[in-house]
Amino acid sequence: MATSSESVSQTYTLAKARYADLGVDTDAAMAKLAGIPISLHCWQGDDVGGFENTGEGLSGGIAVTGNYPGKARTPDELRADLDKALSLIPGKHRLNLHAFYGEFGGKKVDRNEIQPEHFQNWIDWAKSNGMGMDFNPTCFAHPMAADGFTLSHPKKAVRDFWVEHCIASREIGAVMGKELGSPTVTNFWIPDGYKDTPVDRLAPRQRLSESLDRVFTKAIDPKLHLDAVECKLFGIGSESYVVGSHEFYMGYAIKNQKLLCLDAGHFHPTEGIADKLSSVLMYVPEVLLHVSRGVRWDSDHVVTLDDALQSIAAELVRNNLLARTHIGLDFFDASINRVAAWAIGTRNTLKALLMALLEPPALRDSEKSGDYTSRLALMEETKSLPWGAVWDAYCEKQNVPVGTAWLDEVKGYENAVLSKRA
Ligand code: RNT
Ligand code: ZN
Repeated sequence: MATSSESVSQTYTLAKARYADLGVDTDAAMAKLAGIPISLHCWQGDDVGGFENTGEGLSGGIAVTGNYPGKARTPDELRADLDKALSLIPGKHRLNLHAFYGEFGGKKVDRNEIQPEHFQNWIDWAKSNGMGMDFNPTCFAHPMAADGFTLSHPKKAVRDFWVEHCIASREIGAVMGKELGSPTVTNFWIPDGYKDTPVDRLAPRQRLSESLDRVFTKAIDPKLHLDAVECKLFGIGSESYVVGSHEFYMGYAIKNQKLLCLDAGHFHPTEGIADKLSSVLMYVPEVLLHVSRGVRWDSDHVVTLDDALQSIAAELVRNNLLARTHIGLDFFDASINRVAAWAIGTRNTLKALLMALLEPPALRDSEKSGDYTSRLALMEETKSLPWGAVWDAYCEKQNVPVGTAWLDEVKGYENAVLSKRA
């Protein structure tokens, strides 16, 4: 159902006045929101499949469930689906690509042989959309990762292979950054870990540290490229021990001044990442977020507008951390329309940021004056302020569907395009 433009602007006028009474400038909040890019993860569109066509299934302790029809089978289909999703999301965003989405022209190009040319179509697509790109080496779904170890593998030959892949990925990231005029964040995540209790927890970490040092040997201009490292508590098949734990990577990132990637699903189920931001950003230069939603485990559910998401956005805005935070998404759901999944998760992330940008200054004032009763009362009242009216006005201003009109677009695309895919 389309919302009429008139009702959007009337509701916005009232909301603007309501917020103005509380000392909040809604136009300024919308302008700020327009300057925050979200990095859309390509892998939501094809269930983390990639385009190597090796028949190798997903591995590395991550899993996609569901078989909703219409997944992208080719790079062109994936780009078309991304175009559709982007047309439903207000603002200018980025593309986050994994290395196994390269275009290899039917040739077998192993992971340690990838070159910028294999990503040229993606770069051209991003350029024509005015988007920046982020990148990831793919250290899973490959025979050399079959036993669950990559950069920390006990065999040097296996470590060497993955070191080469990661070095190649950085070079590709730097080319992307250069061509698109915005630094590419290349995120290093590896699955390495043990299903059962290890005896030696130290040696794999020593090997990982040494491999990372090799990967990062060459200095790359931060105007072109930034390195991020992603920690994890457990995965499927690495329940008892993950080499790249939070402590490991926090230490590594601080020591080497790398970006720390915090994935919302990579901690204890009751642990959120919001509270970590103000701590880690005291010691690492910047962070990368993998905005995700774990349900009982690191299940990578589509991001909803829940407390965890609102807390992350609030931390970034309240502490002025946006300039040092790269916001990326990381979820994969094959049980619903995949374009809708992108739209829902990205729109929610933006909604949470908008809510944070609209926070009345009285909240902070009450805390400063030690009036914690008012702090709690105001925090709760703030939740029902008319931020939704500002969101609708923002969508209209950005020329994307208002309200649930985006869903009609997705249904139309499903009928016309997705349902035709075998
Ligand atoms: C896995 C990590 C990692 C992946 C992507 C596909 O647990 O979250 O970021 O989801 O690289
Ligand atoms: Zn992640």
